[in-house]
Amino acid sequence: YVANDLYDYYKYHPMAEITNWMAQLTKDHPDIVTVVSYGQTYEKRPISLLKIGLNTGEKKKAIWMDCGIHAREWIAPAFCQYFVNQILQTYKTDPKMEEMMKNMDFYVTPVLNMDGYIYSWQDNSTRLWRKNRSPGPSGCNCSGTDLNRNFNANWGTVGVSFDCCSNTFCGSKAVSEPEAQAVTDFVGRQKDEFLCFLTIHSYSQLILLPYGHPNFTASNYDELMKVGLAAAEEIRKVHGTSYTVGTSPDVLYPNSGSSRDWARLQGIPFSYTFELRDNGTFGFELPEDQIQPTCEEAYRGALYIISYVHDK
Ligand code: ING
Ligand code: ZN
Repeated sequence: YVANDLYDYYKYHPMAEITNWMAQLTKDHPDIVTVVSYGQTYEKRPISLLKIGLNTGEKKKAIWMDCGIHAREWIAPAFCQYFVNQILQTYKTDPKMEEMMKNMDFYVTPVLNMDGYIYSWQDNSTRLWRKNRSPGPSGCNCSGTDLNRNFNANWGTVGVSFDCCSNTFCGSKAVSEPEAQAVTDFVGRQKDEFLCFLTIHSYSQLILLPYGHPNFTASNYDELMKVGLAAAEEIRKVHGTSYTVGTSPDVLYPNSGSSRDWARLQGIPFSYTFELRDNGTFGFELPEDQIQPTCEEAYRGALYIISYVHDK
């Protein structure tokens, strides 16, 4: 009897249910799943990830995935949960997944911006909250910093706002926010282990690669593009959904201070932002009946990248 067999991966879950789900996973899979708390949100909630892997006694490589850095993008935490369930369901029968679980640890943060996520569940008026929940600088009546503009990667240069009421407010300085600091510390401490860094958002159906700043090009841009395009092709095969691949300045507009750019600057070679469904029909309020197809297709794309970096 596995209690999490009863968990509905095709619904959106409030934070308390996701936290319970994480705890239950460690009970269902005590040998391969642990919960690691690696920081605190502004409102003092522990930021937790699931560390998933087979214990071999050898030094292992690692995969990073975070979801829910933006509060309103509810499909992202749903994807992290689906992803975790899939790898746990398949490794016993799929030799490739078993091999990857032996050679790598998967570090998955289902909800990075927990305060914001909880706030987005409060009522209809807060559903589209994006930022974290830290108060603005003194004299400002708005709260919240855009965590994906707060990382130490050309911080505060392009595609940000210094107006604390803006949705892209980049904070008072690089890594001013505890949620960005937590990722910076945890990943930075073991950056040589990470083969790839995947950060999951919605919406727009994109696979974005570094850098968001138009003046900089990743040294492995060609390979990032090649792998990203192949991942998009894997996604298309599942339900015919098309994803666009490129840097944010090439695909939409430039931005600075993203976690993806920061990870690449740390030397993690494969760093991507996924922007899941849809293309704007429902936007952040993606209906629950699209959770399953969105996760099925994005899983194939993520798995392509993960297999590539594993095999390389
Ligand atoms: N998009 C990301 C953001 O941080 C992004 C990534 C940046 C996309 C710039 C396009 C251009 O804004 C969302 N949806 O959060
Ligand atoms: Zn986002």
